[in-house]
Amino acid sequence: MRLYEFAPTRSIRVRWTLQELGVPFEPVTVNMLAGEHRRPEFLEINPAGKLPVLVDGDMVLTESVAIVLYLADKYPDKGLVPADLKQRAQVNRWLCFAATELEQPLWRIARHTALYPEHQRLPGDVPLARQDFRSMGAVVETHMQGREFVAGNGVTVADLVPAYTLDWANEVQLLDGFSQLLPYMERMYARQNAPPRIAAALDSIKA
Ligand SMILES: N[C@@H](CCC(=O)N[C@@H](CS)C(=O)NCC(=O)O)C(=O)O
Repeated sequence: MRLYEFAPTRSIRVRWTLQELGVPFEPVTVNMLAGEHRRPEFLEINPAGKLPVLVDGDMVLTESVAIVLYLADKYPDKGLVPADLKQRAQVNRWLCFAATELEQPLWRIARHTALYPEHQRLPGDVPLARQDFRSMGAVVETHMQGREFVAGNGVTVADLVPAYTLDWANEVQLLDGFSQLLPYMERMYARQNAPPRIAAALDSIKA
């Protein structure tokens, strides 16, 4: 399996899943700072020009959440997705929650502070996005009271995706005051097979 990745991006979710599964893979760095994700050879792999991408044999798969689910399903014995239908539904619920309610405000902040050309940024959306994140973060905060993992009694992909997303939130000081979320995220990144956190990944591309 080949993983097209760039250290400080959503590709962390996929690297983390592969590492938890203990599956060997070939990492391929696509240097986004050098615009490699917009080159024709990469656009042939992912016409959206985005990372991560997993290639498994003749299958090319994009979308970080779809990739982590595919990997967890491919190795069911590792338990990163539960077999039970109702437990599985809870895992799916939190994956969707992370990718929509938590991630989208963070994406809006990133776009309107750094990614869009300056003249297209809407500074007024940033406080709204911060407010949106905080109210949805409060839902996870309440959910995590008395829990070690997001869904069930063991680690699942419903931890790996939100933990990365919470680290992203932490990078923009959005976890301040949440008593559950920061320790939970740090616990997850203390796992033996965890990938580097976003700050370390950012440092690695500056080095
Ligand atoms: N929904 C996609 C989002 C992928 C995405 O936006 N990746 C960013 C890096 S974190 C990217 O490649 N951005 C390049 C661009 O938007 O031009 C996923 O979860 O895989």
